[in-house]
Amino acid sequence: EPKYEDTKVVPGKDAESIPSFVKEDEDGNPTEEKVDAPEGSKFSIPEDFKAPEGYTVKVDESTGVVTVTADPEKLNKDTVEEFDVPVTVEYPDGSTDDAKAKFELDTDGDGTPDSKDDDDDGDGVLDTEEIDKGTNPKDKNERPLTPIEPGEDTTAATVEPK
Ligand SMILES: [Ca+2]
Ligand SMILES: [Ca+2]
Ligand SMILES: [Ca+2]
Repeated sequence: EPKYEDTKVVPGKDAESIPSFVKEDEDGNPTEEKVDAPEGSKFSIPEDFKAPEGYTVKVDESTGVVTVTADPEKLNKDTVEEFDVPVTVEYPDGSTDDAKAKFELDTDGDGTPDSKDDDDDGDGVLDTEEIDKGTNPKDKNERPLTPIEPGEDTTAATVEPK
């Protein structure tokens, strides 16, 4: 029985998920016993799987390691923050198994995935405020600015003479 751990994706870096295998009992239920994949097993991602916008997904045919990369240039408020990569394992005897590798985006790399982070890019401005003001919540170089209006006098205070 193949199994992948949840893996965090930090933009611009390869995130790798390595499969592990546990033995099945006679009824086909997974046990606690860890085993190696039978030699000659082949791993693949079904052809109908499409990586979400901004991500590159690949699997190593012989080791089963799934690698996900997020392109920092393509991240924005609409970016998918977590998804499963389906993997099919074909054993030397022709039988197959399916597994899923879950990946979670962590834009600022602080260990808290975007789905649970109030400030995805760690620029000090909350996601809600960035979305409200139209700046990118997944780009730390983009923050709302305080507007200065050229040609307009600014009244600091008004005092009534007595
Ligand atoms: Ca984070
Ligand atoms: Ca932010
Ligand atoms: Ca930002």
